Amino acid sequence: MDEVFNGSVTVVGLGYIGLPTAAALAIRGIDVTGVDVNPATVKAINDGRVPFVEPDLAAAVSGAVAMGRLIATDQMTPTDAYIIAVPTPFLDDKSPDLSYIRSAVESIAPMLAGGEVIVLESTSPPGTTRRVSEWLADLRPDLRMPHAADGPADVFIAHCPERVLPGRVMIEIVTNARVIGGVTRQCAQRAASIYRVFSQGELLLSDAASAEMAKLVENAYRDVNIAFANELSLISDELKLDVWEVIRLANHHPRVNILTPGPGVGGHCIAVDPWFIVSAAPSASRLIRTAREVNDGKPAHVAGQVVAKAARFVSPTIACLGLAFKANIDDLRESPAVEVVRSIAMALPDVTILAAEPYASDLPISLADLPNVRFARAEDALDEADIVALLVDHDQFRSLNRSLLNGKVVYDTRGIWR
Ligand code: SAJ
Repeated sequence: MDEVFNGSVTVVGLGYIGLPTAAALAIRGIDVTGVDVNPATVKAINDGRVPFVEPDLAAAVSGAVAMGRLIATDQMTPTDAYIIAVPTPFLDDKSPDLSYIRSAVESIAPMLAGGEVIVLESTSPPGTTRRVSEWLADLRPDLRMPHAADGPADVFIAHCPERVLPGRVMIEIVTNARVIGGVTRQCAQRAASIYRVFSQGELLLSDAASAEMAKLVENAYRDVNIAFANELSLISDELKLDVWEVIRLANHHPRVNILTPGPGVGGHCIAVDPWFIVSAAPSASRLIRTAREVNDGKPAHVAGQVVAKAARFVSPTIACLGLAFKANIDDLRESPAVEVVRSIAMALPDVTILAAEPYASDLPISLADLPNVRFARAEDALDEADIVALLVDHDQFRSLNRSLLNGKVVYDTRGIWR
């Protein structure tokens, strides 16, 4: 019989991954302490609220808090297990910044009494879980840390990368298969017992470095496929072809599945994780690097196309629809749409740009300094605009009355109005 964990858990980092994981454990009867450095996040959660938009998460968090199973705090507490879900951004040279993981480990170390399970969920370059074990060995020489050659250990360390899709987190956290890579086999087994509390997906036990790499590979695979689609859109622009029609036809082949071109790849995962592979093996990862460059170049291309269309007008107004990094979410960080708006506004300082985003109530800070960009409702922006650039495929934009586009120059980067 596979063991199911029934101790207490601390989740370090209450963001897009940590909070759903904390809630998923807590509503199934586990006592969970959520630790976060942001006092506003801690307060919101203890009030039963969620500080960002994610379907069904609010109900889970308020239920868990009301049941007394989930408590948020800025102080580390001793528990039977720790799940680290802090960010791993990259530095200016695109190498991974492990400082958040390091400080989580430093705050967990004094709590350990022996017997605890520590799971790293943060996306990490190969070797990070082993480094966690080495850091802990330095910080707690009185405890035996696990080593690849299975031997007795006082603490169990594993990597279980998150794989949920923003917008579908509460479904996928339950249904997705999980890769659980232990520093030793026993570490993987102990970590798996925690995920058995809420996961209905297959639990794939492996070693830590393979689990780390598998996660990076998943996102690099998607990035390369999107880059292929984005490159096809550049080629189609040059050849005066409709890229959507080309891809639609090609995808009818039983073994072809090209993803969708757009204004670029945003978010904190697909646009970041492939760089960890490039950084680990630079000369061997030419395709992965090029895919990143193709996708990173797309916002400038889109902005250039809009600027070229504006040259036909004396004093045009441009509506930019969507600022989020993808459809139907409120996350504007690392968004190619924001980059497009910024580039157009800077190239055309005398032109008014109306930016519409149904999931926001104002411009993000990254656009607020531009005097020629104004926040607007989509319908108002369309009413005033000469040129319409569709940047995000939000459902609200799909269902807009198409007659609002009559007489406008339309640039649909997501192909939803074809
Ligand atoms: N995008 C396109 N064309 C597409 C698909 C996406 O341009 O056909 C763009 C989106 O608009 C967005 C970006 O790519 O700007 C990323 O969006 P996404 O929906 O592909 O992925 P994320 O970043 O929201 O979530 C990904 C997922 N990874 C995979 O599907 C392999 C998710 O399962 C991971 O858990 C997540 O990264 C993560 O946290 O790593």
